[in-house]
Formats: sequence, C-alpha cells, structure tokens
Amino acid sequence: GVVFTDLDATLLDHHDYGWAPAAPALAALAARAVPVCLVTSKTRAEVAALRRALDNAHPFAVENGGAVAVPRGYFEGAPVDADTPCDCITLGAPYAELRALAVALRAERGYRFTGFGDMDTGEVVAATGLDEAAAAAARQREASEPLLWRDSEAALADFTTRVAAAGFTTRTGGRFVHMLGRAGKGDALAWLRARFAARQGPILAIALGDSANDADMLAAADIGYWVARPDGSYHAPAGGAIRHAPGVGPDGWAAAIRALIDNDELQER
Ligand code: 2M8
Ligand code: MG
Ligand code: MG
Repeated sequence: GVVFTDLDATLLDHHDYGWAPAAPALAALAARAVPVCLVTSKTRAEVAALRRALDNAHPFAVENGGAVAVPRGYFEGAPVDADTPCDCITLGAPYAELRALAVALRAERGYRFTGFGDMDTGEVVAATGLDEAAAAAARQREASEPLLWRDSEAALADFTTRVAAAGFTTRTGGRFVHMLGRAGKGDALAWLRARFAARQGPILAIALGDSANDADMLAAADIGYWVARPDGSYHAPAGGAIRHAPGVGPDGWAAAIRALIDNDELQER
C-alpha cells in the first residue's frame, strides 16, 4: 500500500501542528516500507521543513494538488533522503494568475476577504497559529491563494461561480477558502499512483483527510478515511470505500493505520 495524507487537522493537530499521537503509526509504516505521501494545502517551502522533521523522503503534493514533487531518482530506485532535491511538476495554475483574479473580482464585486497576498507574516501568524518561520514559508505561494472569507455564504457561492468561469477552482480547507487551478488533491493522488504503478504494478492507495478539500482525494483512493474534526464531527458520512477513523486528527490517523495493519489490509503492493 501507499498512504496519501492531508496534514493540517489530519496527521497534524489542528491547533499546535504536532503529530506525537501518530508517531508510532508512522514508525510502523516505515518498518513495513509503506510510503507516506504528504498531500496538503501547504507550500513547497512548508513541506520541505516538515519532511525533514518527519524524516519523510517520499513524493508529495503541495497547494491542494497545484503541484507534485518527486525526489530526484526516487522512482528509479536511487537512494533518497528528506533533503534530496525534488523535480516539481505543476498540475494547477501559477500564483500570479490566481492572485490577479482574486484582486480583480474583489474590486469588481466588493467581496470581503483577506488573502495571503494581503497579509504580512505577522498577520499569517495571527490567522493560523503557525510560528514565524512556518508562516513565512506559508506565504511562499506558487499555485494557490488562501482567502480568509469574511463575507456571506451567498457571496462565496457567487465568487466560486466566477472563479470557475475564469477556468480556476476553489476548495475549502480547515481555515481558508483556497483558489487554485483545475487540479485538486484527487488529481495529485492519481498522478502519483500512476508513477508508483509504473514502477511496481498497481498499488493499494489509502487516503486520509478531514475537510472538503480532501474529498476528491478520498474518492480517488482504494480506501479513504475521514479523521474526526476538532469538534468530533466528520466532514462526510462513511460509505463505500470511505471509513471514519475513530479519533480527532492525529489520534484518528493512528487508529486508522493501526486497524489497517491489524487487519492485514496493508500487505504487498
Ligand atoms: C492553509 O491551509 C489549511 C489546510 O486545511 C486551511 O485552509 O486551514 C494553507 O495556507 C497552509 O499553507 C497553511 O500552512 C495552513 C495553516 O493553518 O493554512
Ligand atoms: Mg486538513
Ligand atoms: Mg490540508
């Protein structure tokens, strides 16, 4: 199997961004040589730091599927570590185009939102609870613009329609509405799945997430898990190949991986 996982409020705690409850499960996957691919709203700069901290040397996707990255030589069997330079492939749209559209629509329609492009590092710290270094890395957007939406749901629906008409899309994460190109986390999973399959044959894709922006990734996987959100609720019902992990964020993540291992669902592929 290959694990594709969201970070914020899934592998990482929603409030303090820690993953201590999931550490034993991560170690169990590493011991079984099961790759863990991070598929996140975060930027390349944020993920670089996290991969080092997690000692993760696997391919990953950033900015909600806006880009995928593969450590050089990974699929050719070269030895890699978390610092191996990555080849980065854009699946979505460049930041400058997204930001220009956000600004133009706001001027034209009067929507009330604050984008990352409107915030300095201190304001990103205040909006996210990230520390300064992480917030600075989060500001290095390449393929998505997160917006703190301060307007009505009706205004958001209107905005979403106009963004789609311009050839882009929106996804809702834990705190922000993200503008991005026409590629989501599900597309990133499919892209990475094809690369793994070319190397080793069909894989069992397991995906874990907590929010609306994870829905297409869970749908694209063979087994999907919703972890519980901070208030204990789930984004969507279980059903078909999609399950509920018993626990919030990294606790649910660990329980899901434990169950997969205990039920022998993670063998081979
Ligand atoms: C943003 O993403 C999360 C993901 O769910 C959100 O919408 O709440 C991104 O801007 C990311 O770069 C940042 O690290 C994160 C911090 O909470 O927020
Ligand atoms: Mg999340
Ligand atoms: Mg995320």
